[in-house]
Amino acid sequence: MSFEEVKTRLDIAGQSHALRFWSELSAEERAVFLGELSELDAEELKDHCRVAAEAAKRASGDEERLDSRMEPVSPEFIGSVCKSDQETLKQWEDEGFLQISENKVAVLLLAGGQGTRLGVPYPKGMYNVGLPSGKTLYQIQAERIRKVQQLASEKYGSSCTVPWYIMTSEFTLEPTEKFFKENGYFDLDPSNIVMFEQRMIPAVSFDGKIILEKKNKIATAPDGNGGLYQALVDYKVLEDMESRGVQYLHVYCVDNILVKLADPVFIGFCVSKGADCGAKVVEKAYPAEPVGVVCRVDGVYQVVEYSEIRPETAEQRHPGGELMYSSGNICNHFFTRDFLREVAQKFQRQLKQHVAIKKVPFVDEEGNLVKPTKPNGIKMEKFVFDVFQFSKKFVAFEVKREDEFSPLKNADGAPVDTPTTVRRSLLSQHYHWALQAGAKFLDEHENPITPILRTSLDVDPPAICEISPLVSYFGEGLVKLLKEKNLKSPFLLNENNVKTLVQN
Ligand code: UD2
Repeated sequence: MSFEEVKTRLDIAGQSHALRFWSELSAEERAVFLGELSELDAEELKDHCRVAAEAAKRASGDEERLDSRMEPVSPEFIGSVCKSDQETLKQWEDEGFLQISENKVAVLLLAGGQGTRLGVPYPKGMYNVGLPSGKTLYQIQAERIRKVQQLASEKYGSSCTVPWYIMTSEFTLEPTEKFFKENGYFDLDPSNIVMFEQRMIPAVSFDGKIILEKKNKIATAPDGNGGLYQALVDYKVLEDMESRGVQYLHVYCVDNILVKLADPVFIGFCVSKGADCGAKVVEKAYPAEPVGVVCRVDGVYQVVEYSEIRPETAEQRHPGGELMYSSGNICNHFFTRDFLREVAQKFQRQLKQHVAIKKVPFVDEEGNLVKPTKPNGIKMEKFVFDVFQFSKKFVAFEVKREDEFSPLKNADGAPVDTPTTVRRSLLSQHYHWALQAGAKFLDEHENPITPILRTSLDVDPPAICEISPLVSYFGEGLVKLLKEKNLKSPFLLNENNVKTLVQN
């Protein structure tokens, strides 16, 4: 597209200021900028800037609030690991494994976020949380996929595949691809790993103007994890699922170290209930915890995000003292392919745009880069759970926090959700699996360590034990390996020392 054409588009959109440094740019810089600007549609850009500025104004007022229209979900509505008997859980698990064994289940990782709070310059999945094994979040996830495939294959006697779809963004695609390649795709078949990219959208100033982050680059940000639905269309992901015979998708976020990928119990629960859409929840730990809540708004099930609920609503309690809005969303969702197709075809353009007011670095009139000290820009985001309202049969499933939810959000030093807390959650879980399997722990002088059942998540377990997902997906199969074994802390159980344990 020529300079004149781009200029006309920007004029129509009311954004001609974007070209104010044009005369200072080199030929190469001009070419890059022209390429970027050519992708913008004049009318869409005009609308986007107007909508963003209006939404930011409304968000600073009160009329957008959902609080007055919210009501809690009744406890009977929510399926629950704790409230179900062993037989029922087993039936759901069997159902889930059956679907997996028939190649009908895939997982989809949302990995397009910038991980700003953690503050590392690379994708969060590449983070090494300091486990004895040194594994990164991506490696742990890959190994859980391998193990769940193996368990389903063994149970139903047919080899199977759980394809791994990974949504990335401009920030994360390249490093993620490179990382997977360098790590030999963690011994998964690369043809079963499908990476695709969500869209980026311009950040906008409070007066509705796109922001320049360089003289030849506009500031953009990923369009939120709800950008998934547009990306499914852009990259024909549903067609790919169809060609593989995948009917059910487990969508999850990158930073939960305890995530059960393709969780057979959750899949089985959703399939048994005939759900087209489902969400895993945990009981909220405290009113201001940064998780959305599953509730009803105007009678329709949905998630209200933590950033959009008033503190006084989040703090409401039942007479018994429990939080009224206690079903915390952990960004673990179930969708049928048919439901996703319907969303992609009919609803994805209707998805709500949420407003995030951020500090966006920009170039000033003189062309100097400024890092603002207070918020100056609007980023618009869609949320992955905003499609729940279109579901014909939505279900929620409560799981135990200590078993399934420990997200990495912040750098060490913060009180919660840090490398230290996620490492502790995983090691605590594995220590208990080992104890339950009948293991005993010894310290470095070979003295017994007094076992402590279910330590508080605020303290480290008394012995260090890490179990590779390739050995156990969720604590199964450990009795034959660990019963009455004396294990010296720190103890790492992996596919290499399994044989030795069996022999001893
Ligand atoms: C998310 C949930 C919140 C709760 C919490 C639990 C949403 C909108 N909110 O909040 O309710 O469940 O997680 O940990 O889901 N991502 C993208 N593209 C984007 C933005 C984010 O792929 O444009 C991914 C990101 O890489 C991550 C996931 O979405 O895997 C969640 O993003 P986040 O960590 O920013 O979300 P958070 O903690 O605000």
